[in-house]
Amino acid sequence: MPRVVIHVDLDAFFCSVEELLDPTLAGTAFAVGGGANARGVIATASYAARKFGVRSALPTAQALRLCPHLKLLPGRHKLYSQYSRQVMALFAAETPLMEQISIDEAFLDFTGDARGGGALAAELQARIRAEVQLPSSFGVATNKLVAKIATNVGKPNGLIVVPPGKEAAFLAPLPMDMLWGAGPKTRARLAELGFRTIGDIAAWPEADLERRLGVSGLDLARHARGLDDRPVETERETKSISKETTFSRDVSDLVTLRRTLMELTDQVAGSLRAQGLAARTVKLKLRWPPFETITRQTQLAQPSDLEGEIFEAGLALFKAAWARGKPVRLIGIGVAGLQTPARQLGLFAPSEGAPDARAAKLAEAVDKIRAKYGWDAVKRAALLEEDDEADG
Ligand code: DCP
Ligand code: MG
Repeated sequence: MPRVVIHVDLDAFFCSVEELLDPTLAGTAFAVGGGANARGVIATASYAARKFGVRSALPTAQALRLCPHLKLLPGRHKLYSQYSRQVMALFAAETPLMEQISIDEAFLDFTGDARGGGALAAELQARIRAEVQLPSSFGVATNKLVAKIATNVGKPNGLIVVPPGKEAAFLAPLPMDMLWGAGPKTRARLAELGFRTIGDIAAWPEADLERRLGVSGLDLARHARGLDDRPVETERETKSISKETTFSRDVSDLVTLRRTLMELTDQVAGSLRAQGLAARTVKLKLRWPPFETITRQTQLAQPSDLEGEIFEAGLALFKAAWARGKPVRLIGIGVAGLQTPARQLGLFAPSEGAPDARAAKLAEAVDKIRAKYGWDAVKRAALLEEDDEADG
């Protein structure tokens, strides 16, 4: 039986909330974001402002050049979170199979529901409009990849159903940029090769894509044909552990940022070990003023509960995301893909004296001391002294 996956994303979310509270904004070019003088960026723009090219993440100064009469609102995050929770609660009451993927976006799995995906999506869309007074777009398909693309194609106020078996035909004419999940390097490479539509990729020999792009070429070939078997994962399955810090002042020096990241990683790894778990996924969260937030994640080669390994992955994500000198307001690290550590199962027992065997022993000793004398009884050497390799 084909799956019924619904993707939903609110339209111009922060702006729609502002418009709800101040209806005179309707139809006007406005945006939520930071001020131009404070080197702010646009969080999101109304659809009227988007006509001028104003987009999320665009520096506000540039947005004002594109659209001089743009009205700028400072943003009210608590309020947006309240609206987000209302919408998500509405979904959660309809299906236990819900995966929230951002503040205004979720996947819902309605496989086997007699009402059918299209009718369900229409009903949910009407309810969000009636009960929360917000506009939203829906995509319905047999998998997450196609459902999300359908949402994006229909925006705003869209509802597109891609019937089973029609996935490849639906994707074929779309510009290849709509194939989400492909990284910027892959995209650049594809553009160089002369691909323009998703259909161009689908028609290309898979082996050649693999030769040129490695494993990501194979994923791409499958995705371009509309194939995707990733499940909608509920919160329990995506359970994660994370720690974050909001600085009282923005911090732009690498040494402090690196040290904070290590402290947070230390706590996350300690908490993993306390629960007897190891993590496969490492996530990094960063916020710059005024409030643009990004998250990045990566997979470890093997699940780990060791701060060294988790930190190394987190630091790599940080270095890729952070432009030197850029002020940071919040930094956080988290882990997901939790499972029982291989070490405990004894399946991949590292040989005695191997680096991770030593790190595991050290971690065990540190946990024991902390259990007895408290967290601060042990601090990693790198946390005590400014370390000199913190140079990028
Ligand atoms: N957001 C942000 N910074 C970004 C991107 C988004 O602060 N770089 C915030 C503001 C958005 C909200 O997250 O309102 C949801 O992001 P979306 O990408 O879903 O964008 P919108 O909902 O604003 O517009 P769309 O209608 O394209 O979904
Ligand atoms: Mg949205």
